[in-house]
Amino acid sequence: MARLSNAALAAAGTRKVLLPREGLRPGIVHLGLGAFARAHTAVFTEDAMLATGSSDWGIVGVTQRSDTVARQLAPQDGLFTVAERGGGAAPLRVVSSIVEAISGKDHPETVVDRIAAPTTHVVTLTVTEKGYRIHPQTGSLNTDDEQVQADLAGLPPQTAIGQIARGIQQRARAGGGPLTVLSCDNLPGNGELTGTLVRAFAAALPDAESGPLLAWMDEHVTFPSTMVDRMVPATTGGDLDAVERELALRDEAAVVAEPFMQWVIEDNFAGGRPAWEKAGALFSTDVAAWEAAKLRLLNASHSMLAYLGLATGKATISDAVGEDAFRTACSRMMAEDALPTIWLPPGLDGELYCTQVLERFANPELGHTTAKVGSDGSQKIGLRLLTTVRATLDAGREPRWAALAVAAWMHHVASTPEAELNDPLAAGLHAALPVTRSAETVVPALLGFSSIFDGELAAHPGFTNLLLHWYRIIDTQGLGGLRNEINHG
Ligand code: CS2
Repeated sequence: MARLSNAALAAAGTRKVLLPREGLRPGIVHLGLGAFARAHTAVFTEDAMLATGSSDWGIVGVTQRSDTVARQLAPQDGLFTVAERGGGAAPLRVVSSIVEAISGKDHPETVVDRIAAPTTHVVTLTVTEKGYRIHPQTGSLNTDDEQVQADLAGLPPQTAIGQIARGIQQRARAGGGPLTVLSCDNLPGNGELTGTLVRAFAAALPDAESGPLLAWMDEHVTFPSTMVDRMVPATTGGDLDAVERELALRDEAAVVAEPFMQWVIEDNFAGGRPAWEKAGALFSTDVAAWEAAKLRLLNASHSMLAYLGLATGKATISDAVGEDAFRTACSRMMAEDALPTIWLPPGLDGELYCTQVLERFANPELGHTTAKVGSDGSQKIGLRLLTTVRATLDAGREPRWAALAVAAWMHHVASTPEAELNDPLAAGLHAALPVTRSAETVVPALLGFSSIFDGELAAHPGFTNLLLHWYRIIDTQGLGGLRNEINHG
């Protein structure tokens, strides 16, 4: 089967790209060219260009740790397919907004050049929580991280923050125009956070470099926050084969996604930007509230289903939410623990949102695995669940359901061999675990892991008791015990 490319599409004559690639100029550098970016940011940007007739917002995509996507896109002229799955799915779509794909690992200097290029106005990022290199205690840049240190020492930058800072530095030296850095990761206040990290990087450089860089950034660079939403599972071989059957071409870079997608953006751009509002994005002054709601309702429930599912042999999120008791636990976590502790932005109906989230999880065609959503738990549970736990305890109530999710994560960590635990802190977590594993030994050991649990939370007797209670049930009674306890508890 011929490979997807402009020429192959033209030769097949059956399908056209929506946005012809000729004449498309690069305007955005995107760091973290994973499946999510292709199914979300690249689609919104293509739609914005289609809606306005502009051709100035082609995307230069940069892969981070692995060069796979850059290699997949190279022989395809940057083209890839988005296959929506589930009720209301649109027909297959070939997206052409990516004009160049670079392996950041292999060509870090090219990444710096592209960020500094006068044609670039926006840098977007989807590098996942761990890609930011945040120090667990200070919340700022982790200058103990070896790669951060290498980037600071002046080696070709490998971290996203190093690439942005060095790109801005080169831009400043060349007298380039303003730049907007737009984080699209599931982190609260992701814009402010990214600004803090890039400034911390600049401040850690020798004085002669840091002064001018920080001053230029204050004048010319902004870091708006955004909330992004679309469930995008890892593409499987079966997905690629299904796309091939429909497209009649082989696309190694195809992505599958749910039909739903949302983007809420803070309107604080230093220079030009695509008209993303014409593509359905919402510009809002309440992005922090949108992000908190999404993290503590959608992502928190997602993690809960992932760890309950992993503990009970359910491979996908739709299988997990199909278990009535787990659906109930999610509903109650959202309604009783999370919703009373968050402020909802105008335009967001809390109850309706929770119902819709559960419906989206139930999408039987998506194949979003519990293993994928359960990965990197050490980076996720603090933002998604412990925020709610703390706020609920502060309000004098029991975070019963959020504690169930945390206990299920603990069980996942303790019952997964270190080599199989997909988490950047796997080695440290395993080093903290006792040899004999039960609720009584695992819960206090993991509560003592200070980059996740602060001292006050770790010492809270009510929270500890909830964790012990749920851990025992998961560990000794499994699904039957959970059903019983959730339904009658
Ligand atoms: C998921 C998210 O893998 C995960 O941790 O919770 O990627 C989730 O699918 C997206 O945030 C949905 O917008």
